Amino acid sequence: MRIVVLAGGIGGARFLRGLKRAAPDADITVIGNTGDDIHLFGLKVCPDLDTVMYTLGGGIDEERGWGRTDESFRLKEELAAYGVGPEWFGLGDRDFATHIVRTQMLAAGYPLSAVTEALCDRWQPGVRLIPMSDDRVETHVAVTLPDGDPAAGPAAASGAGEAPSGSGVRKVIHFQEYWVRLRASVPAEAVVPVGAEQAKPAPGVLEAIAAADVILFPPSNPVVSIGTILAVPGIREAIAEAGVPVVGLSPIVGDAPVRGMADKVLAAVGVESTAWAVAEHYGSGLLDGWLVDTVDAAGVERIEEAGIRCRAVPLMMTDVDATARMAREALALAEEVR
Ligand code: GDP
Ligand code: FO1
Ligand code: CA
Repeated sequence: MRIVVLAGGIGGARFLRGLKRAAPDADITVIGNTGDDIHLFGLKVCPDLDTVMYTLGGGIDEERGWGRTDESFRLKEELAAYGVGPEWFGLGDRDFATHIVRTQMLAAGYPLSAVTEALCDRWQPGVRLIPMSDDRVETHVAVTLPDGDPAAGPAAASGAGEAPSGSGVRKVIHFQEYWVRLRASVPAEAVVPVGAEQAKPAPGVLEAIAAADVILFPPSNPVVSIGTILAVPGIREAIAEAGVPVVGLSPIVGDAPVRGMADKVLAAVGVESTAWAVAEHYGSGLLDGWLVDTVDAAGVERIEEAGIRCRAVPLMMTDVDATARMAREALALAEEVR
């Protein structure tokens, strides 16, 4: 069986671990989100690709869910001693090696998809991991920074284009700054995958979708992970035209994200943080089946009325066995709607 999975970071990676256990003989292609990518210290960092690669390859820090196990941060401390930041982004010493290799290969002319393949030669994730695009796409977030925020600039600035001081400063910032530095503490007024419109799917992406027997949306962030992948022209269309079951699992359980601040970016696209609102956001044009957690069983009928087959099953990825059960439920639902 050929399975295609659209994945962000932690939610995608942990689901994939369960899927591999549930379907050990399946040929799994992962289309990874690169909208979180950021250039830091001259290096290209791809958090979601690395989270999938490290998680499936046994190199992840399990507790944090990102970065390397047994990590130290001495290089970051040295950079900080020179006043070189950002200090708010924790690049570890072991993780740095990945970004150095990636950046060197990109500078030598290899596309990101080839670089990712080379990095995966070491990690052997047991899936084919392809970035959604070789072209640069970076998610940005429009916010109003409170006065006094270090990035808001001098207090008296009420010049052209800026709101008067006292009501904050409107700015567009990189997604990582919104997520990691600000911890999504101010509303996201808009979320823009900069570059997506001009981006082309990476080699192999459309081919994998067209050859798939089933397409899965893991419980990844619907806006800044799966939404960004779908924003690359051609990918959404290819999924809709593949003519195979498309089944998703809700990242929202009991009207809140299980982890992280997905509610903040859902609000930016006018979607409530409920399992059924996320299903309706994808829509019956894209999704054939949707799994919600048992605590959200009351919404099943509403989702089915929207034309999406829905089941309520436990959706907490507490361990690999529980996650494998979720993956089996998703594959069973795919057979039901086939
Ligand atoms: P990120 O890129 O690291 O933010 O990871 P993803 O986009 O792949 O997934 C993030 C989403 O995973 C969050 O919105 C969480 O609500 C969701 N998530 C994390 N753990 C679980 C879990 O155990 N069950 C479910 N249903 N969702 C989860
Ligand atoms: N997330 C954090 O909350 N704080 C960090 O300092 C941080 C560093 C980091 C370094 C490498 C990497 O691959 C991921 C890292 N993340 C960090 C996670 C990550 O950037 C975000 O959680 C995701 O991009 C959101 O999906
Ligand atoms: Ca992400």
